[in-house]
Amino acid sequence: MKKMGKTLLAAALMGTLATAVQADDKVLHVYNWSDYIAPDTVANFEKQTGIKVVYDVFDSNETLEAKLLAGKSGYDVVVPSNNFLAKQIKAGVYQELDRSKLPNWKNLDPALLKAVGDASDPGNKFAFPYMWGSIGIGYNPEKVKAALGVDKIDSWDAVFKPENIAKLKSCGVSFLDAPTEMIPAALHYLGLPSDSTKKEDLKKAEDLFLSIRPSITYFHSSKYISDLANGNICVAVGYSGDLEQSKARAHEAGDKVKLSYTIPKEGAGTFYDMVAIPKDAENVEAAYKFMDYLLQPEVMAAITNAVRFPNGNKAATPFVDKSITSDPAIYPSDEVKAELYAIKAPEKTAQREITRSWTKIKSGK
Ligand code: N2P
Repeated sequence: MKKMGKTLLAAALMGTLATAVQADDKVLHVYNWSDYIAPDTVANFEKQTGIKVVYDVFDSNETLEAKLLAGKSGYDVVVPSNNFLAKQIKAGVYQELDRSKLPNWKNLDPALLKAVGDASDPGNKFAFPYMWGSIGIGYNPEKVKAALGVDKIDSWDAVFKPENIAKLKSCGVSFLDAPTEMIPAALHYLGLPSDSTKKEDLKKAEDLFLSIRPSITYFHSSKYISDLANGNICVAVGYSGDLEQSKARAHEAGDKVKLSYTIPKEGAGTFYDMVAIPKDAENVEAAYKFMDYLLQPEVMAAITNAVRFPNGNKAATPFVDKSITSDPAIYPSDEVKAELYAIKAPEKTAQREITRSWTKIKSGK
């Protein structure tokens, strides 16, 4: 009897252990940008697969990169921008994708795949494009008119000319807290190569930011969405879809605040955010399931409809709201596209220099 009890106890313990292992196996850790998924994307996946998703968010490549380079991030699926992806592939951060586990890969736009592949991941071995967009200016035309006396903003002069931004200061101006995107924007505005890493060029970009620093309300890469919609700030340099979300929120809240998004005429930087699996991911099978789920046209279209960034899934386009596909601020015309530039990620030394400069800019000294 005693023996039997022991056996039963052992069996019971093993059973518990098996359940625990299985439960762990059923948890997927995803790390994505904030405001970058539809409200029911994750819940629908959990319902369909029984896999529980722990979904965390970040709002800058620098934050994601710090976790990835430290190792053991704990994430199974991550979404770096393609310029950072390129560096991280070289650093050995990701595992090669097994396309046989991604039957919906066929829905991706071949032209976009080739372009991002050539730029950062030859042969698209490690990642596929999720969403892309531009970095432009969102603003409140009524407040801008009152402060600056113009009907619309169509040039970077509005924020990079000290005399202009000084006038906008009264209603609030934010910039992205993203040195590797904001320094290229300043370089481009100055007529210098946006990816220049020459010391004297970087110094010019730093001087430009220091000259407008007293008029910048804050640096943040996601807070501006609600601040612009609530009327707490009047101008934000930010991500296209985020600024479009802000505009939509203000509209849904009864149009007390009306907003616009512009890709300034001098051009703007673009980013392509990519879905990848870290080398040390613990739940690779679930990662593939989630990735293939994201590659379904209806799933991807629902995300674009919610977050207002164009996606990399060609088969999804018919399911995207016409009001979105026909909005040139979201899907730019070929003419505007010609003015867009790809943001390159600087190599280590230049990145250190840019980070140092950014700290100086933010502190205003
Ligand atoms: C989503 C911002 C993603 C665009 N909120 C920047 N890669």
